[in-house]
Amino acid sequence: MKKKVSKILLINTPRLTLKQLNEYSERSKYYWEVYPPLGFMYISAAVKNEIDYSEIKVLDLHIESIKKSQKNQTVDWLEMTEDCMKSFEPDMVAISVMFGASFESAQCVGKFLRKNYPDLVIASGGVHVTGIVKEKNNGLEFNDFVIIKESEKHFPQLIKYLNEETDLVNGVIPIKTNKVRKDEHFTKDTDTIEHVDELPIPDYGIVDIKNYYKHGILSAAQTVAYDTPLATMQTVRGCTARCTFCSVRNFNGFGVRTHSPERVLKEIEILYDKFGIRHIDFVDDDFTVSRSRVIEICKMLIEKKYNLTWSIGNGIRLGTLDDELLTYMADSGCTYFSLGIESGDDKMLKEMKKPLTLKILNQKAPLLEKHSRIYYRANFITGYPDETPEQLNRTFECAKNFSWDWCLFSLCKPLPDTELYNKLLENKFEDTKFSGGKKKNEAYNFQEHAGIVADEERKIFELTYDKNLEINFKLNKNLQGRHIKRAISDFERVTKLSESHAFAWNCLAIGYEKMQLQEKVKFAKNKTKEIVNNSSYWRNKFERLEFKPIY
Ligand code: B12
Ligand code: SF4
Repeated sequence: MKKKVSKILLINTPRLTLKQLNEYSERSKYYWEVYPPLGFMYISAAVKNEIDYSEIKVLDLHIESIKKSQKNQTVDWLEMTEDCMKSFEPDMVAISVMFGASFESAQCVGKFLRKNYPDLVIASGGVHVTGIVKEKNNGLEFNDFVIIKESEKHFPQLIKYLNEETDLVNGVIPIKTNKVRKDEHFTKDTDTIEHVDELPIPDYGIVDIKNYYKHGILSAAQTVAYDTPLATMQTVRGCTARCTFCSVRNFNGFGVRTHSPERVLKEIEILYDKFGIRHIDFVDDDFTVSRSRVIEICKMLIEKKYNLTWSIGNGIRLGTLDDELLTYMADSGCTYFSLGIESGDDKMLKEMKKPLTLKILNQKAPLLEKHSRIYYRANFITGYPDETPEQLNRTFECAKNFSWDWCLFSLCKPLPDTELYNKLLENKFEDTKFSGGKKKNEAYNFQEHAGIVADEERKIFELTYDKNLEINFKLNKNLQGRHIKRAISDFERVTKLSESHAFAWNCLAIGYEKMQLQEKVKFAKNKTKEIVNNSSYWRNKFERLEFKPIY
């Protein structure tokens, strides 16, 4: 009798290169972002719920690589995978590829498994593979199957299909496989989970979630102490908006599906009581889609009197905020959220299909100043196709003029299967900086493009970096008196990430002086001086941006 597929290994691939892992090992935990593999926790719960004979194990190569790197051991993904294959002996391996950045490690592991385990069933899933699966030469041929979109239904269906318990599979694309009985068994339909409360509680214990914080940070949790046990949760699927550069609409479909406040609290309780988690970042794309839901969650949290803080690193729509809502959020432990502002130009916001106008910005941004208990990061995109220098300048002015604690500038990089990406494929922009990958009737090679820094793109990068130094460092509002302690903690974090950041040391010297921390002032001044004396790069930056070192 044919052996059933019952032992399934889920591999979360690192979004890091071997060079980073093996050469930067001196960098401590502040350097690494360690998000537990939430998608796999959902998948594991769904499979266990549907298939009682299943046995699941997660190999989180991301955190395991970081752990090795921190012990100064050489990171070798293939060796780590092989060890796990030998001890667990799975019938199937499923690989998660969330970003372009983790595709290299996924391919490396996938090709190795394909070569050495010819009978093994190999599948991949996640946002990135869903985006590229339709493209030619997509590099996915190590897979038997690609499982697209949200997969709590698709994945168990595929396992049942392989075990001949069903003849119908949605949301699965056969790639290079001899495991398909009839092509028509694989439909073009996908199953969306309409009522998300029906999803089983994520299998939080499938990895050692309570110890992730020991090896790194959540980028969203800068506002809590570094020894705070952290986790992520998802309370909403989808987003009301349809920004051209974002994959959420194509991946999660139209509309937003929300967990009820009761379900949210139930998950928080598990994370708090069972796993000792003390800070949760909600990875939602549209957390505030329902004002009443958020207020209810906040009220329930306040009532619980937990020693717990929370954040929304992924971003909130500015237009949804008001005075009362922000008060509830801060009172219930919200320490941080980011805001997708993207541009300071109305026409550009419209082009991006961003649910924001300058009118909304002017109305709502002052609220943030009033609710300064929460830390706000504003996200901006520079170098969007056909953006004019004037429009770009308006973005920098917007970053300068409002009271964000920090501004994050990202250069526009088209993500697979987004409206922007598809428009570039169809040659709908004049922009020369995107011409590197833009070939008529050929797949737009994101990977290739990402590695090429065209002349114009380099100029925008350099300008953006200088504006970052000017706005976040030289003109930092917190440092100028709004919240000096907060500024100090930000600059200390920067120096932990990049020890030779002379602007950060100079800002620290200014901040420590204001706090009258004389020993620290001396140290920060010396650091600035040492770097400036040894680096024409930093001397140049101080000069060009008219920022005076205070040593
Ligand atoms: C949290 C988050 C992060 C975290 C890291 C998360 C992590 N686990 O490592 C941080 C903040 C570090 C991050 C960084 C970035 N991110 Co991000 N991030 C997210 C976010 C908001 C939530 C992810 C999440 O936890 N979702 C919840 C879980 C439950 O869903 P899921 O993981 O998708 O899993 C489901 C399915 O995908 C599927 N599935 C997933 N894996 C697998 C595997 C198999 C085998 C199967 C069957 C199914 C399956 O089933 C799961 C259940 O339905 C998403 C947005 C989103 N809505 O997904 C963006 C998102 C993934 N990020 C994105 C991007 C672009 C980035 C950055 C490049 C941004 C930047 N400019 O720097 C960086 C990349 C980092 C790098 N270079 O190292 C894009 C990816 C698009 C793409 N094709 O590349 C997304 C989709 C957002 C967007 N705007 O479009 N991100
Ligand atoms: S608001 Fe954010 S999550 Fe929603 S579509 Fe726009 S970028 Fe994506």
